[in-house]
Amino acid sequence: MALPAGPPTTDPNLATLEEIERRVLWLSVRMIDYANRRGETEIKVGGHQASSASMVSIMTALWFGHIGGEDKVAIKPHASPLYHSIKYLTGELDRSYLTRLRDFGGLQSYPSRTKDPDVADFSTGSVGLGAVAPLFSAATRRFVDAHHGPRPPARFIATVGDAELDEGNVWEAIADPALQGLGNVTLIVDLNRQSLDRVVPGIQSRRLTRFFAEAGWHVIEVKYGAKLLAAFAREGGDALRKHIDDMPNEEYQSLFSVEGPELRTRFLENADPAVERFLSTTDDSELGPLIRNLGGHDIGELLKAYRRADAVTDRPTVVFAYTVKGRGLPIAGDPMNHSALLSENQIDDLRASMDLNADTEWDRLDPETDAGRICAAVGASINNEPTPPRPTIQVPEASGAAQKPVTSSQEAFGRVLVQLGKDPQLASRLVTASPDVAVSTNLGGWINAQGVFSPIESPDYHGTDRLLKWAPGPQGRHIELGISEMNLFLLLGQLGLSHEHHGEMLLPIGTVYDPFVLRGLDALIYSLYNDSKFIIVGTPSGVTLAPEGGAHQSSITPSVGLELPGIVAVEPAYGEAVDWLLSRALRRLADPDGSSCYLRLSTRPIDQAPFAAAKARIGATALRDAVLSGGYRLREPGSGERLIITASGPLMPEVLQAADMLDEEGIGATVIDVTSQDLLFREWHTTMTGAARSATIPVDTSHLATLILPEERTAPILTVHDASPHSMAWLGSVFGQRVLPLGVNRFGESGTIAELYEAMGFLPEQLVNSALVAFER
Ligand SMILES: Cc1ncc(C[n+]2csc(CCOP(=O)(O)OP(=O)(O)O)c2C)c(N)n1
Ligand SMILES: [Mg+2]
Repeated sequence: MALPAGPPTTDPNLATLEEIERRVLWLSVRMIDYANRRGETEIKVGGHQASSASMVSIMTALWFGHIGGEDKVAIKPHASPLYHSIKYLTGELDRSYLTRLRDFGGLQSYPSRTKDPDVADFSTGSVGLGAVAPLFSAATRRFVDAHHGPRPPARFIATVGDAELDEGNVWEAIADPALQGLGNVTLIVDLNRQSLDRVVPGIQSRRLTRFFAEAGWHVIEVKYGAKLLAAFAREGGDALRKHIDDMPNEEYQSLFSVEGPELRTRFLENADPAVERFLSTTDDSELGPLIRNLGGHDIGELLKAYRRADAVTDRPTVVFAYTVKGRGLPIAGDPMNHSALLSENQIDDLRASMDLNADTEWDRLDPETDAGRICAAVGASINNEPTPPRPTIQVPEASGAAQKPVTSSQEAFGRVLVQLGKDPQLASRLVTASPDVAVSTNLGGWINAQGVFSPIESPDYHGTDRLLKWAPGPQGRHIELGISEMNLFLLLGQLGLSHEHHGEMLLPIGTVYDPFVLRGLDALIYSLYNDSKFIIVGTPSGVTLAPEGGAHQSSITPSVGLELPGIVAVEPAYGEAVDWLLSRALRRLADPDGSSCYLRLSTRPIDQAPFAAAKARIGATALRDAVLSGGYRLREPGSGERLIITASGPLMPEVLQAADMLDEEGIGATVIDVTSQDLLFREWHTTMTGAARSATIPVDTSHLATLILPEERTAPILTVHDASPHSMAWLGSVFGQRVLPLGVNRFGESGTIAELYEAMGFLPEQLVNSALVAFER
C-alpha cells in the first residue's frame, strides 16, 4: 500500500523521531568508519561523516515525517550513508550491506539509481546536477499528466549541499521558463556554510535567498531551532538575534570548537552590550547548545517548513535549513572536516553515548517500540510499487518519408520526424526538446504538426498564418528551453526515465548544435549514468557548417559519442540512412535492453544518387542491415591496386570524386560509408576483449569483415571525416593495414565549403594525393 502523497495527518512524536535520527547518525558514521578500517586497500577509502551528520535531521524529518510512496527524492551526494542507514532501518536494505560501503558490488560512494541495492530515485555525485534533477522530473510528470491523464500527486524533492549552489547549472535550471510553476518541487539546502576546502566567506545566504525569490520561487528559511526562537521571544532577545544574524560565517563557525567562559568572551566580542546583558542569566554550560541551536537540526521546525512548502502549490519552494557540518560529532564545524574521520576512541565514545555496544551496534530499532514501528511503516509504504510493464511501442523500420534528390542529413531528419508523427500511437510517446535551436535544427515541421508544450494554453501572438506556428498549450509535444545545453540534457535524462518514474514511457529526442553538446557534457554523462534513454541530434556539425564560422565547428564530438557508454553514435550521410537509423534508435529506446542514440548531422545538401545506386546493387534489406550495423560498401573498386577509403557524413561527394580519379590512376578504390564508427569499433573491440578473456582465438564474424574483403586486407586505408582525424585511425588495427587518417585538427573559421575543405585537405585532388601517400612505405 502506498502512503498518500500528502503529509501525515498527525506528526509523529518528536522524541521518537529524534531517537530514529540518532540511530541514523550512528549507522552512517559507523558505516564509513568500518569501510575505512577494513584495511584491504592501499589507498584511502573515504566517506563523509561530517556531511552526513550535517543533514541527518533534514533526512530523518523528510523520510519519517513527510514523504509518501509517490514522492521522488534526490540525496545530497556526500550523505549517501544516511540514505542507506534509513533504508536499512526501514527494512529495505539487508544488514550485510552496512559493512560493504564503497566495496566492489557493495554500496556505492554516492547514491546510485543503477548500482545500489536500495535503488535511489536519482543518482547524484557531480554536485549541482542532483540538485535540479527532481525539477526536471517534475516537468516530465507535468508533461505526462497533460498527455496521458493525471497520475497520483507526487512531490519532487532535492536535498542539496549549500556549495552545490555554486554550480551554474542550478541557476540555469531555476531560471528557465519551461520549468516555472512546478509547485510540487522542494529543494532543501543543507546550509552549513562549508564546502570541501573551507568555510564559505561572507553571508552568502541573503544573496541566495534573493536569487531564488527573483526566479519565482517560494523561499523558506529554517534558521533557528526552538531553543533560540524561545530566547529571541524573551524580552531583549532581539539583540541576540541581530548579533547572530550579522556575524560573518567564518566567525560563527569558529565558535563551534570552544565552550564555557572562552565561548562567552569570543561570542560577545563586537557585540552590543544588550547581548551581554541578555545572556547574563544563561549558564556557561548552556551557552554553546543555545547559540548552535540551528533550525536545520530541529525536526519540529523542519516539519513545519515542509508543510509550508506543500501549502504553496503555484511555484517551487526552496528551504534553507541552517545546519552545522559534523553536528553531534567531535569534528563539528571544523573547517577541515569534509573528509575527516573519527578516531577509534571517538567511535567508541559515540557508540557508548548511543547506548550501543559491539553486539548491538548494527541492530535495527526494536520493532516493538514507537521508533521501530515508524521505521516498519515507512518501509512498507515507500517506493515499493513495482514499475508497470513497459508498453509495446510499434516503431516502423522506416518512416518512408519522401526525400529530395539532393538533401542534407539534417533536412532528412526533419522530414522523417514529421512522417513518424503521423502515426498517432507513436506520436503519443514522442517528445522533442531543444535549447532555443528548434528551427535551426529542422524541428519546424514537427512543431507545426505537433505544437509546443506549455501547461496552459497561450495564444500565438504573431498569428497562425506564419511559416512556424507557435501557440503553446498542454497538447504540444515540443518543449522549448532557453539556451542551456545543461538543461537540455538534464531534461532529456528525466524524460527518458518517464516509464520508471511516472509509469508512462516517452521517446525523447533533443536537438542541439553539435559543438554545444560539449557545453552540456556533464549533464549528458549524468543522464546516461542514470540509465536514461533518449536521442540527441547534434546538428549542424563539423567545418561543413562553413560560413557560420569557427566558433560553431565541432570536431571532437564523434569521440564523445563513441567513447560514452549507454549511447550509440551514428553519422549517416544520406537521407534514407537517417530514416533507418532514427527509426531503429526509437525502437532501441523502447527496448528494456536498449540504449540512447546520438545522431551527428549536417546541413550540407548532397546528391542522393550514390545511395540509390548502392541500394540497387546491394538490395534494400541487405543495405539497411549494413547501415544499421555501422557501414556499407558505397562504391566498389575498379581494377588495379586496392585502396580503401572510409568516410562518414557530408564529405561523401568529395570522397566519391576522389575514388573516380584514383580509378583513372589505376588504383581500385573501395569507398565505405561508415554510418557508425561506434558500432564498428564496439563490435571489433568486444570480439577481441571477449576472446582475450575466454583465451580463445577470435572468430572474425564482425561486420567489418564484410566491409573490408579478404583480398583488400593488405590495402592501405584512407579515413576521411569532418572531425578529429583520430576518430577512425583505429581501423587499421583490425586487419593490420596501413592507415592515413584525414580530418580536422585545428580550430575552424568562416568560409565557403570549398575553401574550408581545401584548408583541411578534403578536396578530391587533395584526397587523391593523400591516397598516394598512403601507398608509400
Ligand atoms: C562537479 C563537482 N565538482 C567538485 C566535486 C568535489 N566536491 C565534493 S563535495 C564538495 C563540496 C560540497 O560542499 P557542500 O555541497 O556544501 O556539501 P557539504 O558541506 O554538505 O558536505 C566538492 C567540491 C564534486 N563532487 N562535483
Ligand atoms: Mg556545505
